[in-house]
Amino acid sequence: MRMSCPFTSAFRTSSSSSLPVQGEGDAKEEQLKKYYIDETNTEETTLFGQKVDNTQSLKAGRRGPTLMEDFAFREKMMHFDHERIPERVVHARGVGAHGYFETYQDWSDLTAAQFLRTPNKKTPVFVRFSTVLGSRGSPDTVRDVRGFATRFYTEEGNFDLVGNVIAPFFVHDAIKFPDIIHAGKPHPDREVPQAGTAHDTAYDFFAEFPETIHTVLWALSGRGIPTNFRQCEGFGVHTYRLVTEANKSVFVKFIWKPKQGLCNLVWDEAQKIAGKDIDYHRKDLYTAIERGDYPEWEFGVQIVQEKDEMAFEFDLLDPTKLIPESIVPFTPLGKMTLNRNVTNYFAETEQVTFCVGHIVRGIGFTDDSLLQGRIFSYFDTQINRMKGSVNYMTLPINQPVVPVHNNYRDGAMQMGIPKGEVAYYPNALQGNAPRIAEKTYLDYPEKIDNVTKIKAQVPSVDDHYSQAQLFYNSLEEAEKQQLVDGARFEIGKCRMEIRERMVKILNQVDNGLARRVAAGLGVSPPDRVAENPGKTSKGLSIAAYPKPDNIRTRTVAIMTAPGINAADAKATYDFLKSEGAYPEYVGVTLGNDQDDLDITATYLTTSSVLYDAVYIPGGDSGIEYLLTANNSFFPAEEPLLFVIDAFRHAKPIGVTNEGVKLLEKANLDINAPGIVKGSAVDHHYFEDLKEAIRQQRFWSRLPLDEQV
Ligand code: HDE
Repeated sequence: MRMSCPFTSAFRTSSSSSLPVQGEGDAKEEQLKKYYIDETNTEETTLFGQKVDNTQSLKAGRRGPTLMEDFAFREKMMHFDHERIPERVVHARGVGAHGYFETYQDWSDLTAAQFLRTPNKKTPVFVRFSTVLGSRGSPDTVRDVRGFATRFYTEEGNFDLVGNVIAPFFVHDAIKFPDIIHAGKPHPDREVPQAGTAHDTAYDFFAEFPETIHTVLWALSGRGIPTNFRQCEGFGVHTYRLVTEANKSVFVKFIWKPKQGLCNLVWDEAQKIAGKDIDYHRKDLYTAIERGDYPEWEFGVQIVQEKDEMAFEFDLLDPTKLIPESIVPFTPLGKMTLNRNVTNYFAETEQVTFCVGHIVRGIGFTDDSLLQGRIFSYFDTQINRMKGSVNYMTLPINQPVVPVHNNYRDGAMQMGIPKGEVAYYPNALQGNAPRIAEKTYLDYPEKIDNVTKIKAQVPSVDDHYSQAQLFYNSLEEAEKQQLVDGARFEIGKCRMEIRERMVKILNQVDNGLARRVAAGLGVSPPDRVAENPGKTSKGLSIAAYPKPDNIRTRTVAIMTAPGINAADAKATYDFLKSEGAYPEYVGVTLGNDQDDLDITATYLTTSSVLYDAVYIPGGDSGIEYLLTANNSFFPAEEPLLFVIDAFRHAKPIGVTNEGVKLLEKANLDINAPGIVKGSAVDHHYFEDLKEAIRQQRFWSRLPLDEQV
């Protein structure tokens, strides 16, 4: 049943009586509910309300052609043929969720933004995570930057913080954005490769444009292949302003810090997941929210006083640089919780139209030219996606939770019916309504004097390497190795001339890094040409990020087969479940026939790359079965590959009694870190297993270059 259209009452008229309570955590949900469509127990009609039988088209005789007068057929096909809107030119693949933001305290000394001024006030939010380069159907786990776009539905209108999971950005001038995106997207002649930068044009551009190297290193590290979206940091990237009621301003960088910890995939694992389950990240977010394990992020800022604008070695307004946390610490302002999945993907996640120009009183822009370019660009892109309609902000997901009044008129798909003869200001006929508001957006009165129009950049932007060094130096050894591996893979897909040019750029960052990468590319090791002074900062290493104190949401595969020790399997399953983890029995066939275990995945339908950890119970004949399995239910040696992958992807592996044989047969080091061995599934064993799962990955298990 279609609900009555609330536009006229809730959106465009002067009455705000039917709006949800503003500034409440569920205000947006209440607003959206008015648009839900429930078709249970309804009879089918056309769009114009005629009841129809949709099972047959109207034909000239049983074997005859469909008649043109079949209005129901015509209308159904018309609608189907137009179901698609253009996908986003970047960030096409995404997943969204609703939630709320709660400010820790009154931040009036920093900002006039109301949603940051009432302690514990809940402001509804909608977040869309995305990859950048891939098209809408591309795999989730490709190596890429990821978008982290948040809309706050505040009592002063929408604030869209359209950020990324990587702190710096590739280029500092918006005019270069189409170039870098074209370089990363599939080649225009053959439209390959999809969803990634491991190809000639991407690295041709990076090598030509060394200001990209800082961000390239982030993308080559674990930051480019996060384990899931719940374990990603978010960055506003640009320097913004906060502005108080008294028009005092500070510079800020916005950051999201996940309470779930940070973690990344191993590249081999990421590639396998891209085949085994291309929806891995979107399913992860959906499942956690559906099970009530709501992901949380602290939202905060790094604050720089106006007087310190020029106090850094880098330019504060240069988005290819970050502010090291060792210099300016993170100040948490509040917490965001995502607690509701979308009801309809298209209506919400696809139709949400983020815009960098959606800003609220108390938050201000800076002269960062990339930011300025973005404020301009996002309007255009939405009009294109919304097929030319300038009324896209009236879509349910886009409406603010406050009334909207203006003299705009018409446009495709105008949903409201504005009354009266006046559509201009000033007017006497309508008493000057909508009248000029009193508490409007605070344009910070920044002084811009004596400037000359010029096509040039500030010299400080020319330092492309200091922060690339800072990032590389701040990684732990295993993370550096993953970065080197990533570079060998990506640049290794390029032709020789590009490989050589990229090694030269890497050599400007660090000679050791360049030599290591070169060794895998058939490029001669370069001589040292630049010093790396060895500076580091906290806040850059994923491995050093604080871990949560629990194992909630960690997925654990419990390997079973006929003859396995079912009692141990069950006890471990129950323990993990009681700790909030998501254990799953993996077996030979689905169902409950094997020892009454509820087997929901098989060695054919799943794979260890889809879990955070693996547990192998004992049981002689069961292990023997897994070792010698040669049947039509799953590929031969799949159980061995299961543990080999878990091992080389640095995952915790629990194993009791005869289960060890599986590891031995696979030639894996049973004394390696993260292998939790035991002879009984008792309290001590479970505590050890829990601790290993909490650690999530044992990076020291991965070989380093020196060991190879
Ligand atoms: Fe975007 N970007 N971008 N971008 N961006 C888009 O807008 C653009 C940039 C980011 O989940 C587009 O709605 C320009 C930086 C996210 O719906 C488009 C420039 C950052 C999303 C666009 C940038 C981002 C987008 C495509 C350089 C991190 C997905 C579809 C000046 C701070 C939002 C759309 C969502 C989307 C333009 C650079 C993040 C074309 C011109 C820097 C998370 O308007």
